[in-house]
Amino acid sequence: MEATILGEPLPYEDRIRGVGSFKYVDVEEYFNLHRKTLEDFEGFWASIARELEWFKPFERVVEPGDHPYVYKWFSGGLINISYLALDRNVRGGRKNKVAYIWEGEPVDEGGVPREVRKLTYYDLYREVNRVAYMLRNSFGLRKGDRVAIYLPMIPELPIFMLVAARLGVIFTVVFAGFTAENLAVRINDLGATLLITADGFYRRGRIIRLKDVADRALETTPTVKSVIVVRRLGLKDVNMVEGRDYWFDELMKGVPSNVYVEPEPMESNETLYVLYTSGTTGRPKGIMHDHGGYAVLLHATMKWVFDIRDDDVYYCTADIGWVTGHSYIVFGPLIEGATIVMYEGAPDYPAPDRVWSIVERYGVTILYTTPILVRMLMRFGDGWVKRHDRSTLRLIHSVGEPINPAAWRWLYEVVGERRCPVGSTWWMTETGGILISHAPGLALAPLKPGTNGPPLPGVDADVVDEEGEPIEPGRKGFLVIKRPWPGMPAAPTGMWGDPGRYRQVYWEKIPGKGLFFTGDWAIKDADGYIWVLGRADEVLKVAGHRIGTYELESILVSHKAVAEAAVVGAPDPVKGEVPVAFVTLREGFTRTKELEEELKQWVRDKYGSIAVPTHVFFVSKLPKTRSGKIMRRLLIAILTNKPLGDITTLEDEAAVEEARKAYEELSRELKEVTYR
Ligand code: 6R9
Repeated sequence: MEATILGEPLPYEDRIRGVGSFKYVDVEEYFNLHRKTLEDFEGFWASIARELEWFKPFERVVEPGDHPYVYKWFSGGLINISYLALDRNVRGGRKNKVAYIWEGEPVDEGGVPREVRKLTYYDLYREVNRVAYMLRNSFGLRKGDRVAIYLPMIPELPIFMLVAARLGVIFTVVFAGFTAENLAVRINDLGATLLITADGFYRRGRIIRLKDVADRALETTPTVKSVIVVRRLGLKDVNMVEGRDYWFDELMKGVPSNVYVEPEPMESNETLYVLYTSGTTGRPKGIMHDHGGYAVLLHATMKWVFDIRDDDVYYCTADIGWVTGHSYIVFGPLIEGATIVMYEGAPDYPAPDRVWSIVERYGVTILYTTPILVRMLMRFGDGWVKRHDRSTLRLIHSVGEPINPAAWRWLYEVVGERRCPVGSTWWMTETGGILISHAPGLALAPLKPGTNGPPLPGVDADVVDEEGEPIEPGRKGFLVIKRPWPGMPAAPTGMWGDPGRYRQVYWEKIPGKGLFFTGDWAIKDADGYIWVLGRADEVLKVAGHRIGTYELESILVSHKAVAEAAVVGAPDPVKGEVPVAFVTLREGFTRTKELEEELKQWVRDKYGSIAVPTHVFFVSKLPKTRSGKIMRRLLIAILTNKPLGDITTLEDEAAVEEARKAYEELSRELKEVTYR
């Protein structure tokens, strides 16, 4: 197994020992340190937690909550994450330090960005206080109220998140690339009374009219009483509903510049936000995060994984609409008082060197990016990178999906010129922050291209079989977390309004062992490093975005022509995985190229362009087991042109003969033209 990962040979004979000036330790030394943190588990996490500022100290480190498998971290402690992000820095000597360097997408002819906004910690602090004052006085928002934030990558997005946190108002951020349907589902599940959005934004040189999309969602969201609209583009023809919709700048006109809004003292476990993520059913899951445990994990990982220091310029290429942006563009780096680069637009606009020009322009020292972006930019050649000074870079990490060795090598050799450790940080929406990663800020164990590295201190991760028993190194199994961790789905219910589903999805897949089931396949190698291979459930990672196949199937069958649908992920050299659909048609509909295009458009309208299937194959029937389960492995085998014999993990219920017959029939059918 050590020789290949994802079908590619490892490019290095050996592990890479010691990169840059980071403290190097060998594997054994790292795991000694790791073992000690587990032996004194509570003491260890308590000592990290005490590095933060609590309004009132916590009484317990971790204890069971009111529902099975919900744990409470740092109970009794009073804290507020917006206080940690702002007040603590303003008072602690970082008042005039730049918090955000924001760059808008549009550029002048010479490629120079037209808009750059720099916000110091004091600027951000004052703005957050002013907006909090306005929301409290004009909209009566109080602790426990719920708001939805549907904003593009503009400074107002972190500002509103911090405002909500300050007031103890529970927020959900909805990715600005999502459709009206996706927005409405989230607003309704949370019962949000206020929506914050913008007139629009720039994306790859085009204008996206966001308020128009929000308006369509608002037709089916009865709980929303008011809408605040940020003027990003200055569009003249925005539909504003009297008594419901308000321009943000007009609301702010009368607010004095020096108001102060006391941060709500939050019990450590009280909810900060709910972020919706895809699972294996049609309904997205509202994962809850708290103030205390979440802040502790972010603080720890910013130090260990990113080695964050006061003179760093930190740039994360993700979108705040996903968990990576919540944790590592907003709360994590702000708690540490870092200078954060935030970019509005597409990474290849106006040319494939936008990311590298940003690195050069601001002297970025830490880059946090994704394999999809790397693979996309790699294709344009090294010249685009090399024309920009990258000598400030000292550390590079990746997230979102496994990093293939070619992409790893490109980051290490070309981008970082062998000066920067390159890591692949494993975590998920549910974990709140990074759990498995190299930790250059603590001790850098040897690097291996493609691996996630060892579990972080205080994190008990392992690879097990379906009974929950550990398996030998080098064999594929399920990645589980064996003890609770700060930042885990938070009390009281883990999943918003649905503690039962939380229990089922994460804790009962492997019954009775108290293991958190991540849904990922992984291998633990002889060194104890974890290699996450991909999802073991019916969830796709398309360009790093998590999409449930079931969500797409539900959308397809809601089209009048479709009787049944099956969506699977097909390997893609750039996006990692792309959705491909197999559908059977209803009586009276015929297989045409036009219908295929119509179905793709249907998915685009209902879910967003990230989820559009690359192909829609029309078939006369879907291969299913006797119990009616779609044989996805078989569909994937057909797509990848692999004989059925190669399929080692065909669903258990599928009789081999039955599967073989279905495979042959379907391959034959697809070889002939699907359109007649
Ligand atoms: C942060 C984020 C979570 C899923 C996770 C896994 C995959 C994330 C990874 C990785 C291999 C890495 N994943 N990081 N796989 N190596 N470094 O991506 O959260 O959107 O919830 O997705 O992403 O499959 O289960 P989220």
